[in-house]
Amino acid sequence: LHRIPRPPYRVPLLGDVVGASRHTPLQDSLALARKLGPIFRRRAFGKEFVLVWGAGLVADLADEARFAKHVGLGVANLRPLAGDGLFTAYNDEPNWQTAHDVLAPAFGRDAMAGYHPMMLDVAERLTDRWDRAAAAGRAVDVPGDMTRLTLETIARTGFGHDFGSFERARPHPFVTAMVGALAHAQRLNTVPAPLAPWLLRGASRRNAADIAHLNRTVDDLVRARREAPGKGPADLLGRMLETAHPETGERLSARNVRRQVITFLVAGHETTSGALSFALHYLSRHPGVAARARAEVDRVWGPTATPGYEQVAKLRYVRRVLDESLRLWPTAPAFAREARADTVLAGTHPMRRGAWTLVLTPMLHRDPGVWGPDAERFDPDRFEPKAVRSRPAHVFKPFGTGSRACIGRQFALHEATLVLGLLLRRYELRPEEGYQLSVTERLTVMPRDLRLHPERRTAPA
Ligand code: MNH
Repeated sequence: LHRIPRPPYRVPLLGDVVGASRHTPLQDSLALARKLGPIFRRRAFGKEFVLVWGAGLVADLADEARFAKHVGLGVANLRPLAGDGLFTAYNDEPNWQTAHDVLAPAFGRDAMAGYHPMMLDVAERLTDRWDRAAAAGRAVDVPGDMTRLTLETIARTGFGHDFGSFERARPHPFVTAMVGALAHAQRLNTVPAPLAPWLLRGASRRNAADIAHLNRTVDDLVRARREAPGKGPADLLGRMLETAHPETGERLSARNVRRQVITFLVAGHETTSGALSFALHYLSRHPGVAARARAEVDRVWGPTATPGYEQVAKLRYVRRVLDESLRLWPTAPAFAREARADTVLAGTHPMRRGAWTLVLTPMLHRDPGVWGPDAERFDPDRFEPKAVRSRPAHVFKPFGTGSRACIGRQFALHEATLVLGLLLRRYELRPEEGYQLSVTERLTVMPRDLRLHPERRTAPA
């Protein structure tokens, strides 16, 4: 351990004990990473731990035979909310495999094709809203609107539910409670665990209220479905309630269903909303890229026709814009790996069984040894097939790695590519004067206060 660099620690002052970086733990780690190199130690949250981002080290951590997901820090802090739901389950909890096998088909090709018309429907509510803003010459709140869109999309496709986000001026109370719970899970990391109940007294009470609100929302939603079934196993909730495990015949308990619904409502929208927001920011700042992407949409979809399911994956360049945005700002910006048995990381760093390290994805995605000296520059051509083939494996990990990688990856990519295509075809995106990208952290990352001026390209139909 002593060979792993760390910043000089000062004599602890109150600031160090409480946590110097309550609002930007990730960006502080990125700054340290640039100073200290591909593996480093950092003391934060009252503990010392190891962070890794060098491509060679991360590739070794991706070896599923020796390493596995570690449920710690922010993920572990979400356990009171999501319990043994897919995202927060410990590797040895039997409900993980059961739920994974029952729900995997909900992200297969056929299921996705079934979601496509619903995704289009929600996207239309977004363009209605942006049309009104464009007509009035108003700017739009990008993260706010992307959150409306992605929440409605997962609620509709997964649960046949409508939160009415587009009819509300303020975020739906479900969103407010969720943001509160995520921010609280992050804040818990910034104080030493034994002091948390005392330092975060008021916050803990609010958090309990937020969790109660989320549980209530979900229980109502499940009750409504149980009382009016018949949707069949076509959506996530139908599958959760009606499908038995293909081999064991086991079903998810009511308690586990509640946790899965919360998991999917949260995991299924917050990160996609951020990914869309960053992509729109970069498009507004790179008119050449936007023009190329727009020309692709016009060519592949035509000027007005409603795009079919198959036509979304054909937007190869738009997809590269999305990948490049997720490279610079992977919206779930870290994941943790633990040793399955005593091992040596990359032949250099001994790790005991259960020892863990945090992979800093935004730095992995900027490793100059892989991405070149201009790694900070936005350039979708990095994802041209030839360029992708020339890079080693495991250097692009916005969706995590191994058996615990994101189950919603195809869902997110389809939704985001579809929406970017629709927005590019319909609007020019003018940035707000003087805007400088700044990033909000609440376990996930999101551009702060991003506003754009959409301008209709063609006269309204
Ligand atoms: Mn998603 C796991 C990123 C969209 C549902 N997701 C993960 C992990 C990352 C991730 C990283 C692994 C975390 C870890 O190792 O601790 N997810 C994303 C990103 C997007 C995203 C960047 C959008 C862009 N995720 C989605 C969507 C859904 C979803 C959409 C659902 C519809 N994600 C999950 C679930 C898991 C997960 C569920 C947990 C999977 C498991 O452990 O079995």
